[in-house]
Amino acid sequence: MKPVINEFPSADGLWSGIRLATDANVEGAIVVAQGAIRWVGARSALPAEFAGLSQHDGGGALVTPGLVDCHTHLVYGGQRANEFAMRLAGASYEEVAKAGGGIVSSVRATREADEDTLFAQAASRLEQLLADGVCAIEIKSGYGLSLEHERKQLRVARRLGEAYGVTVRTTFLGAHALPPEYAGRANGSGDYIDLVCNEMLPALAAEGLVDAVDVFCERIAFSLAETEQVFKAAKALGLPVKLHAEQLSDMGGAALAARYGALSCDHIEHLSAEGIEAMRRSGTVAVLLPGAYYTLRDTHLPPVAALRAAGVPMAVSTDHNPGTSPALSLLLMVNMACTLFRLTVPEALDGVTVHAARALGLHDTHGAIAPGMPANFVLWNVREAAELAYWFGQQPVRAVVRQGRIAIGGNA
Ligand code: DI6
Ligand code: FE
Repeated sequence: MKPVINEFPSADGLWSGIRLATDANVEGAIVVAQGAIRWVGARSALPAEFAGLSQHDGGGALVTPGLVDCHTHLVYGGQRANEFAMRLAGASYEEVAKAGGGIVSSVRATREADEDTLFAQAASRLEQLLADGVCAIEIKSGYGLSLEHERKQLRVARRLGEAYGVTVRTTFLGAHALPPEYAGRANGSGDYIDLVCNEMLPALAAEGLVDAVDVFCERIAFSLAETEQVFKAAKALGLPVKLHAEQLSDMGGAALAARYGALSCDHIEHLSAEGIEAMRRSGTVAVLLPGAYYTLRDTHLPPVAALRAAGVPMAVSTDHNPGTSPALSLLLMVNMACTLFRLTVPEALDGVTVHAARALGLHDTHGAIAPGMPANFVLWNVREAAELAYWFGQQPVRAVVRQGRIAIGGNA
């Protein structure tokens, strides 16, 4: 497939007729040179040396940094609308999983699909996320659960980044579920975790396919001890860790992850006070996933007020996956984070920009518009920033500058 990125015009030049979300009452200006931010500020303060550059007129649009979706399972085969129907008829997520549905049914479909099929399916989902202003995205493995099929997922993730000119961070989630071929064994879980740590992870890391390592630490997935075994293997390879922690119960996963300097702990509906304190000390980002909360009709809210009081940075993400969050709009998650979790609008917008970038270790290059950073920003057809959280089901994007190119709205 021909890379899509090559068709995008350069964003170099002077962007005017815009209002920066940080100071929306005055006209702003951004200078892009060789794909990077050269200068940003009020139009009235623009240094004379930039005034003659070729101009992009933003038509009064509001500008934010490019969005960062810091937790997705975007690459998988098939879909699971049937389980959605089962849950509507009363089955719980855990019951669906025990009945042979759940993650394992996506594993079957992912193993059956070849790389190009997976690419095509994930590409159409990616295009929808990008249409919402996403400029960087995390993509996890975890639906292959064998070396061959995890590799296939991660290779597709890398190819998506190259084709669309979007920053992709790959996360190895081999410890997502027990593969069916291990399910009946006496020590199936232990044997599988040994395979994850001793064979799959080292091989995939050596192939340059792994930017971080994640575990689903939960009653229906892997124990605290198994999680620590995976973290040790990651650390031995110099890879950062993150964790699906305390989604359905308090397993003490966040405190463990914090001890390993985790980039983020994600879900955390059942996070304890000790977990919050551990995350604060280690600088771990709390990733809130309102799409999964909503889909599962969860009622146990994440401890947002306590996270806020502790000063733990909060990110917001789609958790796009076929089981618990078939969400294809990060802006909708901004709305839900405010409506369901009571984030303020600035918190929710920081949650999909600066803090989401931190959750991926990308804070030097994404989540802000600052001199020296690659040019990633979005022009929105709104008057004020609160509208980005207020409307839902609307697509207010006017233009997207991604990695220094005008990926959407090329006439701007
Ligand atoms: N937590 C989740 O919410 C998803 N994975 C995970 O570890 C669910 C994935 C699925 O149901 O396919
Ligand atoms: Fe997830």
